[in-house]
Amino acid sequence: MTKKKDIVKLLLQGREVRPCKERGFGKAWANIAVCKYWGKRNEELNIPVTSSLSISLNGHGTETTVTPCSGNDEVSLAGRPIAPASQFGRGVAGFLNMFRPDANTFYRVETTNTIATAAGLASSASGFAALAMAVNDLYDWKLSGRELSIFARLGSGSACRSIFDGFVEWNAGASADGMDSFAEPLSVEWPDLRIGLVRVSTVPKTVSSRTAMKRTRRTSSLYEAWPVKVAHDMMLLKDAIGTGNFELFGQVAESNALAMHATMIGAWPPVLYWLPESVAVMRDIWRARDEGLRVYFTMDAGPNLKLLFLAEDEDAVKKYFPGVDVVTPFVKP
Ligand code: 2P0
Repeated sequence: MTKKKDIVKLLLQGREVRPCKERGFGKAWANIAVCKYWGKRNEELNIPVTSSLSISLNGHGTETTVTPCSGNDEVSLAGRPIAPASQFGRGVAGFLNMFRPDANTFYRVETTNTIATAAGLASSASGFAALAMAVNDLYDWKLSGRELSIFARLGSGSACRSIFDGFVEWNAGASADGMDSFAEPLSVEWPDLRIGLVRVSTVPKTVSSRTAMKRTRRTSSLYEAWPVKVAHDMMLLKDAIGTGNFELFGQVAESNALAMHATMIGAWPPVLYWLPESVAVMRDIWRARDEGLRVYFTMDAGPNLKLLFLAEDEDAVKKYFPGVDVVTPFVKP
């Protein structure tokens, strides 16, 4: 079976793993998918079953520095040390192991989230994208965007999309080694697009998305409909983005998120990320829409909702959803 290390060797094509500078720096934005990544055809390499499409959140993400050090890896988040045995600590160590030149090379990884609000956007996507960029900077590898996207994908699938700004398409690819499974930016902007974060719970999830997508793929009879739905939704979304058709964009994004959740509700044991409050917000959105407001939602592997709307409706959206945090994905905050 092809290992992550083998892919890194392919990506580096003889480049050296020797620091050229004291430290490397990387910065990447969180992203929200409007057509979701749910299910892998290769779990080791994070190669997805389907393509996906996301929006990077300009200004909201992660900044990371990587410095070689001695003795042990040292990982910190916002200045606080992270335990090596924690999920975050193990994830970072696993990423470093892909290229660590020998057993005596260690790294200090200092990570800060630049997400302005406590809106629950901190994710592995911007984290692994920033880490991949920082390592590329430290070693002066000068990897292309495509190569960086594959490198980040090995840390976490959705991280491959956070390498780029704006609308980003992650092509599933067909090759066994995933060298054709990378993200690319779409050359379209939508400056009036707004994303509203509605946080219903801050409690950490009990099932990771990694576990949930694996279980869904293996046990949910509804999963076989998912790739068909994604192929159709990708086409509609690109059409909606290209023509600025917001209703079509919102409808397809909302339907795609609900279909993803349906596949996991159909898994065994079932995975249900929704809380009663999540459903209450969905009903509020549907009511607001019935009353003429152009607002849609998407949801990821958690109970919180992300509203999709246009700048002209921002005041109205804030009236319906007073606690909403508004992000401008195409305009730096
Ligand atoms: C997405 N999610 O497209 C989907 C929608 C969650 C729901 O990508 O196992 O952390 O590291 O490849 O990228 C979350 O999964 O999973 C995710 P791994 P990842 O944004």
